[in-house]
Amino acid sequence: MDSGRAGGLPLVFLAAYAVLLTPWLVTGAEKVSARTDFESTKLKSIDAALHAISARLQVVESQSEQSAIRASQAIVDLARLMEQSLSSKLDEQEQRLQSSIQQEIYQVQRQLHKLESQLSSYPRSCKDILEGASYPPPSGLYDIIPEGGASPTDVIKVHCDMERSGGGWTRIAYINPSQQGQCPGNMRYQNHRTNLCTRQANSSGSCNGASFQSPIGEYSEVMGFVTGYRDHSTNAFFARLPLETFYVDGVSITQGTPMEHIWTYAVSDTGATPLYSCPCSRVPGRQSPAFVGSHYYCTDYGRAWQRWTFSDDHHLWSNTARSVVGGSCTDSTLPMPWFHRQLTGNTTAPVQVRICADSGTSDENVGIDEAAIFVR
Ligand SMILES: [Ca+2]
Repeated sequence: MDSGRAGGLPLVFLAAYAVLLTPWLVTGAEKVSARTDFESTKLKSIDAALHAISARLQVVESQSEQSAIRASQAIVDLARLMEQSLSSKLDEQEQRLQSSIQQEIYQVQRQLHKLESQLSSYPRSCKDILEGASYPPPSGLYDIIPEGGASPTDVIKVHCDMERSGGGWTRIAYINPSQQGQCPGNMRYQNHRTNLCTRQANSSGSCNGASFQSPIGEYSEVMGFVTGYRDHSTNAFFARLPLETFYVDGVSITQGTPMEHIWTYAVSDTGATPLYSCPCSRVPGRQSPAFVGSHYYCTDYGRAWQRWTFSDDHHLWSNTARSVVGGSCTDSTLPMPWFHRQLTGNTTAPVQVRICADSGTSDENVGIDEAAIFVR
């Protein structure tokens, strides 16, 4: 279009000039018509030439206009072609982009599927590991994804007992003050010949303990053990108090709120004092509360001359204790100190381990030197 304009303007100028000049020249010719024929003829020939130029200019200008129109049309066509070409290129790019996005989505979906597959096959408990094993796995540390875990980065290590009561037990609590140098919850860490977790100093009856959350979510069975020592004049189930309070001189294991009793470890006096002994002692003490029933161990202390200290030669609830154990009063299916309970239903509630006594710590106290709680 630029070339059309460049050529078009001089042509228009020349045509205008010719149109303006011609009448003046014609008028001039008439004025001098009286002059010689020669002059007249010459003027006529000039006039004709000018007419011819004017006509030619008109033709050229017309052609130029047509050229300009054609050029203009060509430019329009070119623009359209360019537009189409650009549009086509954009379409191609868009298609490539869409294809690339689809590939990305496919890859992400594959990763997600892989992750879901890994997660669904990843053990959630020691029971999963036991059931998924092609040979009996040994007890020890295993990786599981705990309840609420959403990715393999949530993996935790848990101790599994693969032997007792069918195996597949996930440990949720381990108390070992000698090894750990501390005690869980609000138990008191006490170094008294051996390291113990005990009640905090108190002038009256009390319980101190800790709650342990299950990492496997729902469970319906609890297994474990407690061993320890006693101090001063413990007297087993003498107190006759509700489950939520210090109903025993010993260790209470419960779950949930309101508490469901799981197992009790009681310790008596010498085993020869009525009311102060274990329910099945030679001289029977008070019977266990109804909420405890036969789900307990009770150890008679036995030797009066050791009654005023935490004694490290009289290990409570361990199978080596010299004193009388619950005897026929217990329903344990495992050898002491281990217990095993089937709960009334499934639960996700924490298991509570409490050290209790119904008198002040200057009168009586109980210490745990080791304990473990498993769920399944
Ligand atoms: Ca007591």
